[in-house]
Amino acid sequence: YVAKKRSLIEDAKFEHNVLHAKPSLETVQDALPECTNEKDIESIHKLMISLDNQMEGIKFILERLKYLNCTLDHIESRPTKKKRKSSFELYLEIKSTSQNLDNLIAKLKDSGYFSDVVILNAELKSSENISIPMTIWDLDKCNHLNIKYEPDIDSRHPGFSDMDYRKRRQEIADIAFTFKHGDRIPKVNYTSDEVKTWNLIYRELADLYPTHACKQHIEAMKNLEKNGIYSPDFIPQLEDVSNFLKKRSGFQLRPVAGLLSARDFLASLAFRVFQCTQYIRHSSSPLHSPEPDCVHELLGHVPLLSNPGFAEFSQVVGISSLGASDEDIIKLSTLYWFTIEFGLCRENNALKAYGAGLLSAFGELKHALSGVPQLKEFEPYTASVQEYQDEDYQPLYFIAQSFEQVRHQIKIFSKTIKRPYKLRYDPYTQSLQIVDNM
Ligand code: HBI
Ligand code: NLE
Ligand code: FE
Repeated sequence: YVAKKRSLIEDAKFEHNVLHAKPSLETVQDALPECTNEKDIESIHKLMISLDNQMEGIKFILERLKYLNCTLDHIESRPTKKKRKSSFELYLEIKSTSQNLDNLIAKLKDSGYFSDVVILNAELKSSENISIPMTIWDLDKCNHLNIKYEPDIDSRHPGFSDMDYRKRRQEIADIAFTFKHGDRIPKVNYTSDEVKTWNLIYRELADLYPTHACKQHIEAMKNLEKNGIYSPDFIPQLEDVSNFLKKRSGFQLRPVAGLLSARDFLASLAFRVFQCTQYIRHSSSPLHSPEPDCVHELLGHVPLLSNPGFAEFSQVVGISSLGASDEDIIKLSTLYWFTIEFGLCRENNALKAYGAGLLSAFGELKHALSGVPQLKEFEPYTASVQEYQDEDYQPLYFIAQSFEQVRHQIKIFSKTIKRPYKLRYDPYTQSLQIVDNM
């Protein structure tokens, strides 16, 4: 009975309340930067407005739109169904900056003509006018590869002169290019040479983990092995790993053809999607690869992504990247580099690795804890502007007090990132919603 009496617009509010009631959202919500507007961006806003006097109301709206330089793209009106508090509903699509929109909404609310003004949706653009994914399906459009270190173009790549390797890479890349969210990830029939490379790296790393890896990584590897997902004897199929992750932390994998742009890579984390390469490094360089490969993703990243706390942290980094300027994307990816990729942490007075780039490269893992490289205490403002190279072992690592500490520091840091809107993630629809000031 109560539900029947709610208007369409109140339904929308009701949904907001439901969202507020879910405790799991609070933590993600905490990390979201407030709306700020240094470079204001024009975008499409969808409004639903309830009113009694249609003629006066429309006239008022049109005057305000003109005054604020907003463009009206679409307008529809309909009589409200019986027994509602106002007689008409208007649906508007307008193009404006978010500052002008705020101004418009305030004026509409103050006017007294309208019993309700609701922003239904908006198409988000970053300050560089790049579309921002708003749902997990939008990730199908986020596949901008950084062309670097590829065997076809880089003569330093160990596979450059190996035509068979280059052909194999192309075959596997095609899986990623045709993949759409919701598809099963196609299996790759790995060759015995590929499995041999995997086996060698796996055994070398397994010897080092007890003394070099953080306890969360060791724990997660045990679980993966216990469940038959990981073994030195075969290269795990991404579909199986993805299903395992979904159960553990709600993360999932999608195949990617190579090094993805930082913007697209980080955006996918916002939806708990990890972009995962499916090919394996060239057999001539098992110790270290400058580019990501399935060894790096599966042995470096996946174990920690199965840890719920770490998964949440990764999503926070992802959400704070949405709509950020190019400059802030660079800062965030630098932070990502010195934490998720190459972070060290303290554990009972010992130093351990939690960074995926270390946990997947036995050459660099030994180097990182050998006492040779420079070590600094982790602090996000310093780490986010620290220069680095991505070709060889790092000369400098940052030490975190703990995962929890890094997570907390990065949440605070992410609030300093300027974005056009405040966003809220809805795990039920796997989409982001723009939070207005209702
Ligand atoms: N692309 N495929 C892929 N895998 C990664 O691990 C990866 C990436 N692009 C960027 C990136 N990692 C990070 O180092 C940051 O630049 C975000
Ligand atoms: N150097 C890492 C490895 O060899 O596994 C890959 C790093 C990717 C950023
Ligand atoms: Fe990585």
